[in-house]
Amino acid sequence: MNRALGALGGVVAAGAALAVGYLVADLTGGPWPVDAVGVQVIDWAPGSVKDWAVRTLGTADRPLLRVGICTALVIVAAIAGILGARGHRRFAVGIAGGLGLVGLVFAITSRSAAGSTSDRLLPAIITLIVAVLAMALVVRQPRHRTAEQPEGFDRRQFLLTVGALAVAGAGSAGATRLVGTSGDELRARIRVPAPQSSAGPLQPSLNVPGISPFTTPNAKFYRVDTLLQVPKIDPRDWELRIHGLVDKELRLSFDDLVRRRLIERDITLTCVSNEVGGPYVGNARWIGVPIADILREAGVRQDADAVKSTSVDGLTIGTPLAALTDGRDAIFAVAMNGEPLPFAHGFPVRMVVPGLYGYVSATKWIMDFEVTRFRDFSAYWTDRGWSVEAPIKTSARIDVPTGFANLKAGPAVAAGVAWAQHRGIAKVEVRVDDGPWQEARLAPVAGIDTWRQWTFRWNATPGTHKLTVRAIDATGTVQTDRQAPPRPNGSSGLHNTVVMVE
Ligand SMILES: Nc1nc2c(c(=O)[nH]1)N[C@H]1C(S)=C(S)[C@@H](COP(=O)(O)O)O[C@H]1N2
Ligand SMILES: [Mo]
Repeated sequence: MNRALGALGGVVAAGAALAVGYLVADLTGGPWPVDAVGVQVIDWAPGSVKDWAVRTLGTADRPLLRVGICTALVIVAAIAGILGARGHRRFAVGIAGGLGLVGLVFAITSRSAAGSTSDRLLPAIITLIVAVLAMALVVRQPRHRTAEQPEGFDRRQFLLTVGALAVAGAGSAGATRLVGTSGDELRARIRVPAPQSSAGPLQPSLNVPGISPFTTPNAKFYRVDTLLQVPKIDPRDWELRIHGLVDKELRLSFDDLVRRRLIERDITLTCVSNEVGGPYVGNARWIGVPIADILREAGVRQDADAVKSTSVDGLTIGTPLAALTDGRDAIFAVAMNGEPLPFAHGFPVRMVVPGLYGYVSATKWIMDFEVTRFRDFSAYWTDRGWSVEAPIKTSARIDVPTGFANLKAGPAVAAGVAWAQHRGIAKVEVRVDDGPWQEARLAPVAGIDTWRQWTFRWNATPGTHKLTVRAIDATGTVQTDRQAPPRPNGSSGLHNTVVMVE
């Protein structure tokens, strides 16, 4: 039997196992073995690699990680298939079992949002079984040996087996699409509750083509987290435990939570991995319960200075207690832009804290909220080299013109957004080449916790020009031109864009 056929057999066996495993993962909410490995890779990656992945690959880092793991797997499976075809049958089956075992081990050890141990392990166990059986079938002894096929290879039997496995794999993939949980019914279980305190009429957006709208639509909102599979939590099973240095431990169901006072606020989130001028910032209208109310109910002890919050997958975030009790609108959010939270943004409940980067405040899929002391714990990102405390740095971004745009000479407009959450934007200034700083026009905005749109009219003269922007926050602090990388506590420097004017 030739090498190509052997490799094909190995790959199809692995593919069928993964497809069946995917279906089981979808049905149980447990990790697909590829994702179990992927999450472990994410957790093992040093901070510098994480930082690089988020910045350069962005949201594509997750599909790429899956593709990378599957590629490695396909290569090993192909080698197993070739060995099997050469008569090393036990060895081939052993490799398939070994691969399945790797998936199972990582399903046990890696972070996962699975509800129970059986949900967590079932996808990997089924994948392991299917992998072994499929490989054993592919490389099995032929039923009849013929004079033309002396090495013990029955082409017809082989092709039928491979074909059947391919159909089984494709069938599982199709079944995942058909019976798989979109989760829509889980989100439909929640009605967006009416807030007692409304955010008022929505700020109309400045009407400049290409400018970021004041409110970022949910589907366009940036997403940063460390999971390959988005948790789909049934709100009826959800519970938030508030404990630690409190007088009274609380356990709140979703209904318990939304029965409390709800406020609606426009708040801009920013990721610490956002580079100067980068895309990881977005503004939404949130509804949620003030965290300060819940802390008051629980009664915070004197010696506490931090909260350690944990999401359903076990990721931890550390937040200064002061940011939750100093009067700012820190909330357990249940709605985003008039909808229940999208799964990718933390359904059913997440934290939103104005003024702090997401990695120290914006816990999605939150389950546990422990009042504690910074000296008594360390959180996921701080273990990887990011700062313990991380207020958002005052920043401005040019949305239009885009870099290296060609403009016509004459009156031109530049526009973008600026943010200094919890301090507020007082002024935005733009400079053409090395000219003087000139004031941009700001959109009116109600609060200090959102970004502000700005526009700037200038007279474009022929040649190449550089536009640079800077923000001044309401404390009077001018955005620094000192360049800093995102790690450890947020990028700094001024955004500029170069344009060609004819
Ligand atoms: N459970 C969980 N919550 C998380 C994260 C995460 O990895 N896991 N990432 C944080 C980071 S780094 C940011 S910037 C924000 C991003 O929120 P978004 O994805 O809704 O934009 O969520 C935060 N909350
Ligand atoms: Mo982030």
